[in-house]
Amino acid sequence: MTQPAASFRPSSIVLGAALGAAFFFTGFDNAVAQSGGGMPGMENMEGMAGMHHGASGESFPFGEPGTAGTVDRTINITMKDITFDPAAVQVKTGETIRFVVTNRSEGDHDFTIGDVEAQTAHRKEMAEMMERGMEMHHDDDPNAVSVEAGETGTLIWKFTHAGSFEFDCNIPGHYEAGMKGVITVSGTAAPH
Ligand SMILES: [Cu+2]
Repeated sequence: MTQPAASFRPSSIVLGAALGAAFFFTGFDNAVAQSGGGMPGMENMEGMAGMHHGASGESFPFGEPGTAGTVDRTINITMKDITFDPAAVQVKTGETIRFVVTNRSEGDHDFTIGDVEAQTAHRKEMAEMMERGMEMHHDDDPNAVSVEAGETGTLIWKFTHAGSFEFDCNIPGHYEAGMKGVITVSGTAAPH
């Protein structure tokens, strides 16, 4: 993981396709990350060149799925009505954060980490799912977690690039109503 950020920045079309593919193919990795556990032998795999967090090796301009064993700290976020509290968080490049997201509102929400391109693509995907009458849960997306009313969800994410990113609720209409937050990632990448 020593390539410059620019090499990870695909066009929005490619990113959209990648997210679409991720939606279908990363369920297992995500389930492992969210369970708080890990596959036996995962720790050893972490040290192998080219192996990152399971078989997928996914990474995005805004980071990559993290594993419970490498969490640096936890950030608690509360969903109230149509807002996130806090609405801004700061992390350092290289940090793995466990986001614990509690939904204290009456309706369902989601918590999606991404840059503007990924968030826009995700909103489009969610809107299409709604149009088709599909359930808008997307627990197979590695950068998103659905949180039903009264529930708590967890998302572990490693921030690999400095920059300003967003955490949004992409249930149709919610982002537009202001359900969004800012993640500021400071510093240069820590050595791996
Ligand atoms: Cu919402």
